[in-house]
Amino acid sequence: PKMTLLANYQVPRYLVDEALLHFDLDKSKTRVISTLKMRLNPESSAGECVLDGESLDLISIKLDGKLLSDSEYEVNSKSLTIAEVPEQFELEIITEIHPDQNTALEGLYHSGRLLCTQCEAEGFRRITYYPDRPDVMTVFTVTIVADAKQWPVMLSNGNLEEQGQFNDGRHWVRWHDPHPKPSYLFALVAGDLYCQQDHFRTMNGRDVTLRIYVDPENKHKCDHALVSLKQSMKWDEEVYGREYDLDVFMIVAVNDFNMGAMENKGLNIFNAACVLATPETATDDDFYTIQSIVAHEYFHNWSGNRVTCRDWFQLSLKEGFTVMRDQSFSADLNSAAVQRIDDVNGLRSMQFAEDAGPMAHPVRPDSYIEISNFYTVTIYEKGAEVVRMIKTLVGDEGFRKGTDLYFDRHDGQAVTTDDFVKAIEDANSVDLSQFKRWYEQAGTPELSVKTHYDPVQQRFSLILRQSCPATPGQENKLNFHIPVAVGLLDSDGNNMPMQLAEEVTPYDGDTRVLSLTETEQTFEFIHVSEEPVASVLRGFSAPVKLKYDLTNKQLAFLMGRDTDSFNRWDAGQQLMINVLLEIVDDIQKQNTLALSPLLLSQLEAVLNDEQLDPALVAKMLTLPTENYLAAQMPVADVDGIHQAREFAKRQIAISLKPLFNARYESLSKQKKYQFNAEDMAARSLKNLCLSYLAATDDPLQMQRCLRQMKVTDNMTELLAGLRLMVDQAGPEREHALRAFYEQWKHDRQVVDKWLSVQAVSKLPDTLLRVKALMKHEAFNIKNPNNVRALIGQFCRNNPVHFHAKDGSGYRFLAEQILVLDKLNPQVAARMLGALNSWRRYDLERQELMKASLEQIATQKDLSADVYEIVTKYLA
Ligand code: BAL
Ligand code: ZN
Repeated sequence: PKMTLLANYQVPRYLVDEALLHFDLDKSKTRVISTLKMRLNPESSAGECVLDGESLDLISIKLDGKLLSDSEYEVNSKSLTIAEVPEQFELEIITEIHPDQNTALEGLYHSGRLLCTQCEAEGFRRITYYPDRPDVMTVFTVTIVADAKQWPVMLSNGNLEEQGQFNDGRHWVRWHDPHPKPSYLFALVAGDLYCQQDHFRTMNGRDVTLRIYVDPENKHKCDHALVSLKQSMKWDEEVYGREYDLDVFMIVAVNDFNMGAMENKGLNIFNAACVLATPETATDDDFYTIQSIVAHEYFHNWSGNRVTCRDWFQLSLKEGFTVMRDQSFSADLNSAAVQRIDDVNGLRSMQFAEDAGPMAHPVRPDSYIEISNFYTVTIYEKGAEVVRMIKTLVGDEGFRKGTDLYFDRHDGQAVTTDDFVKAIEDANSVDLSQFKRWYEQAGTPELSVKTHYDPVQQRFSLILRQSCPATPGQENKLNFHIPVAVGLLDSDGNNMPMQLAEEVTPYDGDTRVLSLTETEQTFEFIHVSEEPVASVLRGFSAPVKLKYDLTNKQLAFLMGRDTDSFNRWDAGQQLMINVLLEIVDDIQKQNTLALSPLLLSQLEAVLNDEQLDPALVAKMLTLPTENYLAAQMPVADVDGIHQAREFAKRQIAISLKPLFNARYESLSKQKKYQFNAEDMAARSLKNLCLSYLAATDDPLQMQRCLRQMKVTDNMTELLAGLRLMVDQAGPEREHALRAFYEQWKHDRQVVDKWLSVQAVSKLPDTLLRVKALMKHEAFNIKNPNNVRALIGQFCRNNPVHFHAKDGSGYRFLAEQILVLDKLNPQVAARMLGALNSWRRYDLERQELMKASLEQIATQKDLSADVYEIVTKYLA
């Protein structure tokens, strides 16, 4: 497979002004007639015309109405080349495709009872020959013809122009999208779909019809997505001044989908799991995620569609910015503190690991083999942090001025991350040239903090130092521009004044953002009347690893007193990490184990704090995951970490049992399910208390889980109960699982949860059970959600079994990847991610993981997706 380089970017030679697509739909053989009005790009020079195309049966080509003979063009497995074309011409290309044989789920494919498309990044070339690159923007008109009975609903982008019937039982529709767009935003859906409709009045008084299309059995599951969509449309008007631009906005739910959702212009296609919800079938987390994904795809209408990417190296231009937008939307609509904690938790556990591993790449990569492999946490989540830092540096108003300029200046264009930064710079008269290294350099910078207090001068110095480890292909890093938000706390926990030595007037505010641009800088604060505890990197103002040697006592102080909720939580996490790693150390030394009384008393205080948002209480009482703890050790001790975490959890549970009991009971008042921040907070704390109570090994607590499962009206509480039962061997467990399945086997979203809870079970025979479940009627390896729920959950979120010393987990993964690669390379490549950190384990495990990677690498005919990742892992 070939490497694509940013440095080799060239403008497209030919542009497409208009594309008329005609589909004769059929699930086994669909005929596509594509008529393209093309012309030479004035920025390029004449030459052969090359169109991308894969897995297509070419029927015929006409150039300006004249049929081309075989000698006038050349076709291979990747492209179609026409040697000679005039400066302006019309091409008519007829191809045939086979949606029911398409298990890769790229291009046009068959899913359940519908036909649908996924074109980002390079799926359109599996529909017809085309310059399939984002900087070719075209006005599309799409005609679909199909049997009216089998395909009553036929959708594409834009507005419906006309429709009609033929005498032979077929019908047709014509859709026109007036906004020029790249081919990756093309979409088509056909099937027997139920439609739920609503309306939105835009800020300029235009009426937009909103439609959600779902399989008829899911018609009761649309309300939440529609509410979320209207919230998103309103928020984007209010916060970014962005109005929707078509008469209709459509969402379709499909069962087989590689991603979460796709922002096709006017016709978003969603993985059913990311859009369908009722309180009985979806958890609070699902509701929350759905709200944010609906928002994310909607926000792409401006950040992605109206202004798109010049090439795929710029992917974070739309993804980082749009994730940042959906994160602040969720923060505005729910709890900002909880949102920030979750975002940072995700970033640290996933993105930091990616940045420290063999696939580390910059937010704007400079090479790739398979672009599908770059839909990563770095492009998305780190990209969002980078945009967030820009906002921190220029302020809320400055950022809005910058985005206004960006959207005005580049509307209808395909641009770069440099263009984005330039717009912010121009609108604010700031220089972000050093800041742009965040786009160019991979790796997580380390920020180390030292302090010095001079009681005589009443001066407090903060000495900040940065460094960044080498990453593949980038040995030496230049200094980043790091915004460091800092507060100073006195011994009572009050914020102290923050006047810098060079300033003549006091600083007004509790938190101030310092810009670290050199390797080391000292910031000296004056009039500091006692030695403060510094609260550094408040709100996680930059995606860095903080090295700040606070004592456990100081951490406990910040955990109890910091006025910044994020840092309060973070201090608690750091304290837990310190305590847990000490226990791992004691396990390795075979010392007797004990839990830190300091941690215990802090947790007790948090649990007793009735003023604190219960959602925050739950977050603060949640121990870091085993995976995250593993990442904090030079050599991950899988079993030691598991044992230490189980030990700590049990000790906390036993010591604070009466408190957990009391809070559980007080939160158990029966109340009809509602999706709002307050009720979610209560449920999260209630479930957390139950999980601690279950950890006491008191058999009565299993009865409690059962009772919760029995009386609840919602999946959040039902699943929490089941999850705890699944960790306890015995007939109750088997009965609970059977009963759950019998009740929900008709519901795919719920069945996936049933698979997942079993995949992450702590019981020793979990892998055997996972293998057995792969033969169960509920599992289909061609369905990505099934694969992620069972195989993905086992490999990523069950470290103690996946990393079993005998290598069984690794062999299992390798076998599955080889099977999956033949069906769906994108999903196969994703599963390989479970081995990202393989060099961070002990030598025996490394050998076993390496053997599995080599087994994959030596397979013939690997997809480019798996090939790229496995070779980078082994390099
Ligand atoms: N563009 C792919 C799906 C998403 O990020 O919205
Ligand atoms: Zn996106």
